[in-house]
Amino acid sequence: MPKAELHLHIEGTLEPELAFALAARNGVTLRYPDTESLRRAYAFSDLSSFLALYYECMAVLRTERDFDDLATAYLDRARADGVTRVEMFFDPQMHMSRGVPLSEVIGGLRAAAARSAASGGPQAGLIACFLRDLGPAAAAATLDALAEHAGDLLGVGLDSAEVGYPPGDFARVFSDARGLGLHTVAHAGEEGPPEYVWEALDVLGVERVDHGIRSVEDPALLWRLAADRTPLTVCPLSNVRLRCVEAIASHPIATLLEAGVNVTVNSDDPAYFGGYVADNYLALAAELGLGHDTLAVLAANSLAACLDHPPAR
Ligand code: ES4
Ligand code: ZN
Repeated sequence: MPKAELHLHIEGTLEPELAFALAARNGVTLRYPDTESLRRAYAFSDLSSFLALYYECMAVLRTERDFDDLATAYLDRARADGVTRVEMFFDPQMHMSRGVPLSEVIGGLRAAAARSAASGGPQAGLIACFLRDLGPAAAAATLDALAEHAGDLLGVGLDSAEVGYPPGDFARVFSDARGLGLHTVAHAGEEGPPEYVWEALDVLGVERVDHGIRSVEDPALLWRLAADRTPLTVCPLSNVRLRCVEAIASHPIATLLEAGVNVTVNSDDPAYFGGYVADNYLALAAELGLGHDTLAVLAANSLAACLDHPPAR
C-alpha cells in the first residue's frame, strides 16, 4: 500500500554496518568492537537508555556525504515498503555541538531527497527538532541558525527526553518558527502525561502530535483530537522497545482508532527498534489482529496527514 512516513528520525536509521563504515571513513572509534556487539546493546529499558546510545552513534556522522549516504540508505529501504512521502526529523543541536555545520547536514539530506524523488522513490521533506532537555533558550539559538535554511525545511519539531520538559516552555520559539513560514509538530504523550499533549495543542499550536499514545488516559483529550482530526504519529515497535507499552497486543492504538482519532503508523528509529514502517503495520496485523481494511485506513490517514501534499506524479 502507498503510505507516508511522518515520524522518522533520520539519525535513527543508522544501521550498525553503516555506522562502522562511516567510523572507518572518518577515523572515529565506537565503543563496540563489531556490529554484533553494537546490536546486542539495543536492549533498552526506557527512552533515556535509548537516547544515550543514539547520541553516541551519531559521532560517526561528520560530512555532507555521510548525511547523504545515511538518507539514501533509508530512502531506498522506505521505497521497498511502499513509502511515497517522508517527513524526516533531524537533530541540528546534536550535530552543531559536535562541530558539524548545519549546511553539511541539510545539504546532505537534501541531496539524498532530490535523488530519491527524481528516481521515482519517496519524496522527502525535513523537520528540524529541538532537543527539549536543552531548554527553550538553546532552541531559540538553534532557530536563529536554522533561519537561513528555512526554505529547505518543512517545519520544526520537539524531541528527546520528555518528562520534566513540558511543551509550553517552547511557546515563543514555536511561534517564531511559524513566523518563518515553518510548520510545527511536537513529541508529546510518549512517556509524558496527557497534559503535555494538551499543551502541544493549545500552547504550541502544533499541526500533528508525535506519539501521543498517553492521550488514551484522558477521554476529553481523545474527544478533542478526534473532533479536530489532529494526526497522531504512532510508532508501535518503538513503544514496545522503549517499554512505554507492554506488547503490541496491548497497544493503545486500538483505543485511539475506536475513539475516531486520526492515527498514522511510523517507525521512529527503525535501525534501533527492530523494524521499518511496513514491519510496524505487519506487527499490528499479526499481534493486534488489525485487518486489511484498518491497515488501509491507517495508510490513507498517513497520506492525508502530510504537512505539504506531494505534487501529483
Ligand atoms: C526519539 Cl523515540 C524518541 N523520543 C523522543 N526523542 C527521540 N529522538 C529520537 N527518537
Ligand atoms: Zn520520535
